[in-house]
Amino acid sequence: MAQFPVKSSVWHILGAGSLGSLWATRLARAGLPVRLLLRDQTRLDTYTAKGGLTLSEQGQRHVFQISAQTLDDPEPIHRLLVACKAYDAERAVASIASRLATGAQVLLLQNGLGSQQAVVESISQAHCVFVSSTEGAFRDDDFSVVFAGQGFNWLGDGQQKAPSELLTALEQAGIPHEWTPDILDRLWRKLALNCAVNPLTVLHGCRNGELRAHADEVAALCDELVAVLTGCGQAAAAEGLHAEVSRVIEATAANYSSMYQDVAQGRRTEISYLLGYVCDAAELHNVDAPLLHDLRQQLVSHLTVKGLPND
Ligand code: NAD
Ligand code: KPL
Repeated sequence: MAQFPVKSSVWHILGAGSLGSLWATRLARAGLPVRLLLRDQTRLDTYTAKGGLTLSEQGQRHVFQISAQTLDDPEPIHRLLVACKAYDAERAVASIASRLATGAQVLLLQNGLGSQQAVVESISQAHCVFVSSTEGAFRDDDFSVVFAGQGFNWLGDGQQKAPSELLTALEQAGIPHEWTPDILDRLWRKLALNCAVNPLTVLHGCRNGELRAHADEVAALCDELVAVLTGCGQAAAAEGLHAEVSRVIEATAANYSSMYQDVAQGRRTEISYLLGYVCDAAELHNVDAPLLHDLRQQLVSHLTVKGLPND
C-alpha cells in the first residue's frame, strides 16, 4: 500500500472553534508550527486584536500567539485539520482545496458520518484520515476555548499503515490518540450511541441521566439500531450497544448531550449526519427502522418549531 510523503510539518487548522482551538493550542504549546485558517480579513483582524488563542485548562488560562491567515492565502497546505461542524466541512474544504499539496494529510474531526465521505471524494489529491474524538471543549469567548472533558482520539483511514510522523506530532502535543484499522467501526459505534441518547434528551428536555426514566424507549431504540447497523454490515459496531448506552447514561448522568446544548443555545444541530445518516442507511439496506424514522421526524418538527435549521 502506498504511503504519501508529507513535505511540511506545518499544521493548518480549518475551523478555529472549540475542538480546532483545543488541537491548535496543544500543538503550538509543543512548539509545532500551526496556522489558523480564518474566513476573511475581518476575522483575521478580530483575531489579531485578541492577541492570540486562549486555552483554559484546569482553571489556568494561557494565550498562544498562533499564526493565522485567510482562506485565500497562497501558502500550500501539507497537513490540514478540518475542525468545522459536519454540515460546514465539505464547503470549507472546497474553499482551500486548490492549496492542498499532492499527498497532503487531511484529518477529519467531524462527528457522525456522511461529511467525511463527501470530503474524501472532493480532494482526491489528499490522504484523508478520519478521527473519532471523545474529548470535550467549548468556547467561552471568541478565540477562547475551555478544555472541558478528557477523552481520546481514534484515528484511521480504513486501509493504510499508521503515518508515523503524524502520530509523533500528536504524541509531542500530548493529544491522546491511537491509530486503528477499525476507524469506521468506531465512527458507526459513536453514531449509534449519539442516536440512542442525544435526540431523546432534546425531545424530553433532559440531562443524559434523566433518560433512566425512559429506559423502555432507550432499549427499543438500541434494539433497532443494532438491527440497522447489522443490516448495514456494521455488526462489530453494534455489539453490546445497549449495555454501552446504559453505561454512558450513568457516566454522563449530570451532563446535557451535545445536541441538547446546540438546541438550547439556538445552534444548528448535526442531525443529518447522525439520525439522518442512520435512517438513510436503513432505507438503502432495506432494514425496517420505524422508531428511528419517527424519532427523526419528531426531532425535525421540534427544530422547526424552535426556528432552527432542521437538516
Ligand atoms: P465549533 O462550532 O465550535 O467550531 C467550528 C468552527 O468552524 C467555527 O469557528 C466556525 O466558524 C468554523 N468554520 C465553519 N466553516 C468555516 C469556513 N468555511 N472557514 C473557516 N472556518 C469555518 O464546533 P466544534 O464543537 O469544535 O465541533 C467540530 C466538530 O467536532 C463537530 O463535528 C463536532 O460534533 C465534533 N466534536 C466536537 C466536540 C466538542 O467537545 N466540541 C467533541 C467531539 C466531537
Ligand atoms: O457524545 C455524546 C454527546 O453528547 O454528543 C454523549 C455524551 C456520548 C451522549 O451521546
